[in-house]
Amino acid sequence: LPFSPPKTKRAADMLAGAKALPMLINGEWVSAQTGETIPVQDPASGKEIAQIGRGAAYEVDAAVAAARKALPGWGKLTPRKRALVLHRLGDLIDENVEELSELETLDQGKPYSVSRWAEIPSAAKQFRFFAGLCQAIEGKTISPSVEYQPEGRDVHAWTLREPMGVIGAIVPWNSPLVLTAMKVAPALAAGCTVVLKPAEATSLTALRLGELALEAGLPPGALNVVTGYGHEAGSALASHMDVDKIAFTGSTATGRAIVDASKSNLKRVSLELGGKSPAVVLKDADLDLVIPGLANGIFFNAGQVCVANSRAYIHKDIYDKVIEGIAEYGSKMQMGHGLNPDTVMGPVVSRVQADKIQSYIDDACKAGGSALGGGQFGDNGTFIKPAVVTDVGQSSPINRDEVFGPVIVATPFEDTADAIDMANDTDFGLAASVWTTDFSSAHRISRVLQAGTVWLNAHSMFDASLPIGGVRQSGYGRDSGVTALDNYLEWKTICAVV
Ligand code: TXE
Repeated sequence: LPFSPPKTKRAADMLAGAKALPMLINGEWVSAQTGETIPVQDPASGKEIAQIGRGAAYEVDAAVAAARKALPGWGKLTPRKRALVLHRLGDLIDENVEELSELETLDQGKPYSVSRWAEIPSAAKQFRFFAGLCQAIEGKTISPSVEYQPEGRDVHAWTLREPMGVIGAIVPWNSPLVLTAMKVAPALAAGCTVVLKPAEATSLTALRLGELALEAGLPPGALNVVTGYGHEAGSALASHMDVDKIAFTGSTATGRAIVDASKSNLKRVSLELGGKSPAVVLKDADLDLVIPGLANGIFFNAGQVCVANSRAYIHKDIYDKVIEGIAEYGSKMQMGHGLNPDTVMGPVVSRVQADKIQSYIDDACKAGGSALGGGQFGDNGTFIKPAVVTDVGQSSPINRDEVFGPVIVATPFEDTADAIDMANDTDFGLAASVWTTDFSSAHRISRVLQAGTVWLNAHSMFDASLPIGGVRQSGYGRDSGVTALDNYLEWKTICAVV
């Protein structure tokens, strides 16, 4: 596949020869105790570009001990000093944006333009947003009605917000650095210390973030990066007796395993899990917004977006026009290696994911459905052409499971109430969108859709200030926004006789 060679030395080195990358524990760069490594591939070509350490329980123990040791120092720094470090880290991400973007693209497959202009800058914005909140962490004062109190004395009470402690952050491979920043930035802002376990397929930018964090002045041990497999390093972190909280983004199945493992010490857990997000398109929708909006909402990042609009319920009068428009939009998207400047859609992250996505399309067609587009190709079999799937029932696996690829299932409706019922007929509840020019309908439907976020005449709009997370089996807790700090703070009540 054609591509332009990387411009930054680090990314060029990866292509020149796969290097073994150590992990970060207590401010030191170390290999796994066993010496074992995990190969890392460029998903577009299948070429090995690096090896990461195969960390497991031993490395997790060391990293948790380092995070525990660093906790009092970091947690007791004045909020302003914590803010300065986080601002500096945001600056360093921006200063290294080209290198981080090339690493992300080589590691994950996404187009360079997406890394460079959307995801890496968004990671920097997370650090800046939460740096700004360090000095805004506040408790409350309370006037309790205490029954028994010494004669002639008053009772005065207040609450403090305290860091939750040592945080295990376990993140996935679809948008590696920005999803990492969505956990690490609020955790550090709250005064917590972190053991980060990036996805085994995409650890390069997490390791670079560890270097930049030290350069920004974060004390050793405040951020540790342990690379490794989920069933080894991830599960050791989730069941660890000295971890106070796990912040996780990933699949619903792994989220459930983490909740089970967390019972060891009843650690807190927040979960941002899968989705099967619906778009409801009313008859009066503005098609100039709908067609590019739905196409980008499902095809961006090759559909590997937790909130992607993988289901569309479209009024029957505009159904044909909308599905043809989305299919045409998809067919014009230039596919290729993420480092080719013309590429707007890269491969999916691995052959396993690509096979899974294509088999959903094939099975839907075997069961009587039709696909506009679709098809797997590429040196490594990791490219999937954008697809619009039609004529499948509500209970079809492609309409129920998170496919996590560039595949949208479209279903026509006549009555809006039916569309709402079908939209809510899912185990998930991460996001939804409503497309209409009628203000009242937009508001009314947004209230009844069961989802953590509802966009109106848009889909997949993010900002560090907008809380994101799900209801039902899409998880609990919210990343981004002021309320994300709640994931990393405890309440302490102080009640005094005065
Ligand atoms: O995810 P996992 P997988 C969905 C998407 C995708 C499917 C499978 O549908 O097709 O999940 O992807 C770590 N204890 N999403 O299997 O397993 C793992 O190492 C602790 C949606 O790759 O959830 C990685 O760091 N940790 C999602 C992280 O969990 C464990 C994004 C995510 O991997 C673990 C990704 C364990 N037992 C996938 N097992 C979204 N919401 O955006 C694995 N991990």
